[in-house]
Amino acid sequence: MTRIASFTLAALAVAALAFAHPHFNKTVSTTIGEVDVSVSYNSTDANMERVAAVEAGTFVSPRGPRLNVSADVMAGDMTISAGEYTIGVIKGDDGSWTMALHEGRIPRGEMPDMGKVMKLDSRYSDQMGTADHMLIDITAGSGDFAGKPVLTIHFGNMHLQAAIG
Ligand SMILES: [Cu+2]
Repeated sequence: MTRIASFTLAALAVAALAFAHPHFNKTVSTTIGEVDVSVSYNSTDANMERVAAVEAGTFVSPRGPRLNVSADVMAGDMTISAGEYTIGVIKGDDGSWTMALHEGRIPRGEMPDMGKVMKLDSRYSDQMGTADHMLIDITAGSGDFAGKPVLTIHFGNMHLQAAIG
């Protein structure tokens, strides 16, 4: 290999490192009342081109974040039964978003079964800053959910809170 060729390869390798982001498999777990609640997800890129292409009414779930609850837990005036769910969002006709849960996992390559999707009592904002990589948390709510525990998703400029517990 000539010196110039190896220099070019080294420069390419450096460029690739500069553009690759580390993505993490994360778990957030806590207890709400007597119920163990945990979320597992991948801190994937907030790809806003994909977001723009989503059709209203479809359930989308970047890398299939999972929610596990050890017992039935209230979510606003609904109940999330003990079990495992896939966390996702549904785009509204007005461009806002609603957080939703799909029972169990969605098998790879399969479409979500809308009969297994439950919309959560959630609030959407595009005024909460930007998360370049998806962030999901269980934390204290704000606005309508002030003083209550919420499940949050921050993805690009999309910020959703859903009542839980
Ligand atoms: Cu990234």
